[in-house]
Amino acid sequence: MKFSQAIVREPGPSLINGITTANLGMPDYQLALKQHKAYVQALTKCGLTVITLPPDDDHPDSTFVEDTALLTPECAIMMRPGALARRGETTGIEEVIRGFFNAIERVEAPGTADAGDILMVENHYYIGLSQRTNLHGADQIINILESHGLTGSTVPLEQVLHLKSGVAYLENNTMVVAGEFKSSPEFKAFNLIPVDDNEMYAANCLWLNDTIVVAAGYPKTEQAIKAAGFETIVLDVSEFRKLDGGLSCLSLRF
Ligand code: CIR
Repeated sequence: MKFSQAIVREPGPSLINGITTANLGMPDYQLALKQHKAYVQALTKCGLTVITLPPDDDHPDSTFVEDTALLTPECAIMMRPGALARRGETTGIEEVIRGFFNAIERVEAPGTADAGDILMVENHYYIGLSQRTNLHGADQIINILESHGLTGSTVPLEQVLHLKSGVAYLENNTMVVAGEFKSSPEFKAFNLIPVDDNEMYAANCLWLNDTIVVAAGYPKTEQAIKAAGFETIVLDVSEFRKLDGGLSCLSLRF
């Protein structure tokens, strides 16, 4: 498979008020802008055409576009974000997605889901049941996927915000796993690259057409990914980490 496009949204000044549990202080907005630009450059370098949306300053977390929609080769599924403050983010994204997808489905109340909880592995989608994604949401998504010839299943999670905070799929049957996911029965059959407990954040790395983007500051994880035969790009996303966000959260890829 190959991604040809990505959607990102430039952070607005209200970014500093985003939701967080990280206890790492407030993001520096100017530095976040710089890091976001470098992120867009990395997407471009990996062959993606990037659609950059203007800041949506009414929604402090709106730069984390990944959570708003699941884009599959068959359909787009608009999420219903679990955090009330983020629910309005989907409208602007849906307008853009309409230009690329004929089939647009949506998660409806009482379902909630953030697509940061959805891990694509070929035609199968693992859906983390988290504080943001409930069983109603996951069941709706699985039904929608099945109606388009795809499959889905749920994965329990306890230690991290989103499923993809702790797991990344690097294609070639290879998966980066941290914490509780190192022993998940769901992922046993993959070639696992375990993340050191001191480098948990690095589990949120990003496959971009056979290059793996890894967060700066986690040398053991970067080395392990390289040793598995992948090229890497290292990017500093310290300001997004302060809001529990990471590399995958900053784009929608399709
Ligand atoms: C939030 O709490 O929703 C944002 N501050 C961070 C979202 C991170 N998104 C992701 O892991 N997919």
